[in-house]
Amino acid sequence: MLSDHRLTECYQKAKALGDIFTVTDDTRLVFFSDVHRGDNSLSDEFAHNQTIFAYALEYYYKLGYGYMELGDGDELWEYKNFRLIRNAHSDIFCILKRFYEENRFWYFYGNHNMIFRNPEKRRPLHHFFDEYLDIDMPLFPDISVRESMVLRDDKSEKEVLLVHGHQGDLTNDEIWFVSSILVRYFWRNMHMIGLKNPASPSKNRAKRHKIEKRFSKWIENNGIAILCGHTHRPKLPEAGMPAYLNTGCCIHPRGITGIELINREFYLVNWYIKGDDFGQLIITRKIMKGPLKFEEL
Ligand SMILES: [Mn+2]
Repeated sequence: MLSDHRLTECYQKAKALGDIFTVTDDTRLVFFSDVHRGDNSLSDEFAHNQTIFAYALEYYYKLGYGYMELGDGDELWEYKNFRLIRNAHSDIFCILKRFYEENRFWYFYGNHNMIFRNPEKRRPLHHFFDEYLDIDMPLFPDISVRESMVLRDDKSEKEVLLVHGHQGDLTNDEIWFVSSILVRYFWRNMHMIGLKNPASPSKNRAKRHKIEKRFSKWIENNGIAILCGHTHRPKLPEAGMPAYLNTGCCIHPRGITGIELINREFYLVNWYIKGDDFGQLIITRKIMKGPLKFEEL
């Protein structure tokens, strides 16, 4: 099966490159995926969560977390030009730059930012033009753009494969370029009037279940957990069930979801805006599920 083969390939690639993150007592990580940062126009599905996301990142920055972005962070199917995205969400990139400069930022590619797999195409990530200072400034000058990585708990020796989750999903993997053209010239305009692509796993329940099933099978066959995104459906399993963890996405109408790892425990969290007792709007964080201990994966 295609996804089986692709997941094994991702695991072996991470191992061969030594792209392994060792989890200790002090490790604090947060995972988001499918942020789909756009150009802040009507078709930008992330725009309405921009403030929530910026606030959440600041929270994790202050508490010393590392940030792993598991693919589809930048929406490069709808918007060809990364510079437009950086300009539209410059405050987010300022925070990401701080994470990067302290070696606390890991950038993965998914289907929507797969173009950055190519080092030649990745150059816009390295620097940007500061319009106020009128000079070129570094953004992420030596950034690694990876497909996969392995998290390894130094106590239980359990492993988690980190990927975006499009692996083996034909239209989003092998023939991603064809799909990206369709999205850029058709679905982008449809988004503006509220129509969504029914073939995307984020909108199609049957497709989503198919992916979850295939991934769970790989997890059982290999005894390795998977933490990914792509389907936009957040998931933290019960202990003893196949260890398939999913961050969900950052373009949901009512906020963002992600996964935290602290004290060797995983939490599924939701950040959203609500009214407090005085009718003032506040950004708040809620634990949806967890803790799930690393050793229980
Ligand atoms: Mn995706």
